[in-house]
Parts: sequence; C-alpha cells; structure tokens
Amino acid sequence: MTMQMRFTFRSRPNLTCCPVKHQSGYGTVAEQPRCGDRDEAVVPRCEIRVVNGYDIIGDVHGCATKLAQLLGDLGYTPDDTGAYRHPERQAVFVGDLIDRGDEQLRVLDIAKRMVDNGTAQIVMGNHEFNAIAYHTEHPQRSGEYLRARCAKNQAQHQEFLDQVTGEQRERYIEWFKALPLWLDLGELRIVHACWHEESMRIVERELGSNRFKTTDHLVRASAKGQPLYEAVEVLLKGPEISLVDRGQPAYLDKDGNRRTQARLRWWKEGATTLRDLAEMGGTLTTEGGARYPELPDIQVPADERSFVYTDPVPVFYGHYWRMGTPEHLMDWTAHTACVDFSAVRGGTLTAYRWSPGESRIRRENYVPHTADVVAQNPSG
Ligand SMILES: [Mn+2]
Repeated sequence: MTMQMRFTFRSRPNLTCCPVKHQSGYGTVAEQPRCGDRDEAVVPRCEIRVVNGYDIIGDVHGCATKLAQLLGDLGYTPDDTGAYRHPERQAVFVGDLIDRGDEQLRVLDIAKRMVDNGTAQIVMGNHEFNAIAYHTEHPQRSGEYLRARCAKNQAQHQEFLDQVTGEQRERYIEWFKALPLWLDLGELRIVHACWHEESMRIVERELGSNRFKTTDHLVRASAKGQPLYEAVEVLLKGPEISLVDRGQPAYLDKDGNRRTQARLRWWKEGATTLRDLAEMGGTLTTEGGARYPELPDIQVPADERSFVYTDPVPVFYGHYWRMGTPEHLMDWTAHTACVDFSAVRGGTLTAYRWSPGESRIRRENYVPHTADVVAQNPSG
C-alpha cells in the first residue's frame, strides 16, 4: 500500500485541520499521520501553515545543545507545545539522532516533538535501524535478537542504553520503527546514506511502502543475503566497492577491523575509476600498518557504477562523517549534498537551507552551527 499524494504549487497559505506537511513544488509526499494519530491535548486543532522551504539537518548523535542552538540559528523557536517551529519552513532530519553523544534523550524529545507537530520530518538512520534490531527479539528464536548483542554491537550502543531507559526506551524504539527509509518531496530527496532507485523498489515490493510495518519485515531486513537486507544496507549504510577483487590490499578501519571493501562515492557524478569511486580516508593503513597506498586509476565496469547518482533532483544525505567545511565534489555536487559534518566528533552540526525552485546545490546554503564554528576558529 503506497499512500502518496500529489500536490500542485500553492502560493497561498494552506488551510488545514492538522499541522500540514506538504511541499511547495510538484511531486509526491510520503504517507503522513492524520489528526487521529496525535495526542490532541497538545496539538492545536486548527491552524494555518504553509511550508515554504526545508532545512535539512545532519546526523545529531545525541548533541542536543548543538541542535537547539542550530535550530535557533535557523529561526526556529519553541511554540506553546514545546516544539521548535519556524513560521514558514520545515526541518528534515537525515537520521542518526542517537548513539555516541551524551544528550540523547533530549535530542529525541526535540525531534519527535517537532515531527509530531508537523514542524519537522525525518528519515531513518542506520543507528535507529540498529537500535530497533538490537531491541527486537527474533520471533522464532527465543533469547536471540535481530542484531546480535555481542561486545562490539553493545559498545556502539552503550550510551543509548545508559541514557534512554525503561518506558522512554520502548516508546522511542516504537517511534523508530515507524520512520520512513527515505523522503521524496518532489523537488528534493532525503535519505540517510544513499539514494538508489533499485534498492527503493525492492523495499517497496517487500514492505508495500517506504516503512517497516511488521516484525517479519524487520526479520528479513536483518538477514544477510535477503534482498530486503541488501536494499536497506544500501539506503542506510551506503554501497561499497571491493578493493581486493581488483588486486588492492585490505585496510584497517578506525576501529582496527580488517576491511576488503571501501565506501563507494555514489554522489560523485562522472566518477569511473577505482581511485575516483573508492572513499579512502587519508589516515587508513594496510594490515601491516603502512599508510594505505593511492589506488590505481583503473576503470570500473558500468554495472558496478550503477549506484552513482545522475538525476537532476537534489538529494540530501548524512552518514559519511565529513570534516571541515563543505567541499565541492567531496561533500556536495550540483545535485547531491552531504549534511553530516561529524557533530559528535568535534565537527560541526550542519544544516542545508533549501528553498522552492532551487534545482542545484549552492555552497552558500549550508548553515553550520555557529558556536561550533566559533569554537574551531577562536581567533575569529
Ligand atoms: Mn551517523
């Protein structure tokens, strides 16, 4: 069941009963909650609201102070329900609200309140997906969870386990399950890691929409080798490209794990060679501890390049732990923009301010969290 609606361009305010989520261009809007889905005690019953642009916010990872300040920088203020609200714009979270940072409960409160009140939308990140799987017991295998509770997985999730407990944990895990895996807002697109039509068609075929609805969906999305698993991996973690299949050495990642595949730069339009397509951080080493050598400029066959995004519609994503300031062809291209600038690892919580009619990414539309920028450049 796909519940998608088409809107035509509206230049007048849109009178509705609920806080409205529509978009100002041509295109589809994903399934939205209706009045009956809400706690009516805290939602104004009727209001006039027009959405005139989106502010896409990068991975927050529990940095609530930065988030509140960034929302302030963008002109959002708490309304009488406590939800941050902009008079005419809507925020969009790219997922990964949780893990690592030390204010996760407050981040969840801010984001869910905004989504419930129609002042923000959100897509699922791999950390929300992992959290769901970590907390979902396999329906046929008692005591076994969809994400193994091994030391590595527990360590990645420990701050959440410590900070979000009891009923709050249950409530937020249930909320995560309902989050869409991508948003197609017509003139712009949002996904956590990679916009890939083929993977999205698999998800729609398997789930009937862009959301999980049953435990069976989650079971199949957690089972390696299942088409649903592979599709969700691409959308939430991004595609990879094999190095060893091309005679290149394995490398050690940040946590010391041996890796034979590199992240594939699906955003890099026109990339055709291994050197261009494989994302290798400058500090990675081979298994022997030497600095990882520069990859050769060998051509990658077209079928393996099918992840590379070539549509003319801007797509916004997070996930990739970018550092520094947004750099052309690394962090953004004409039609792709990463908004994850490593807020929880000493980077900058970052938003992209998109307005109707903008069909190309502009560097100047990035809005970094001001206090981070000041902290990183104390001399001015
Ligand atoms: Mn992330």
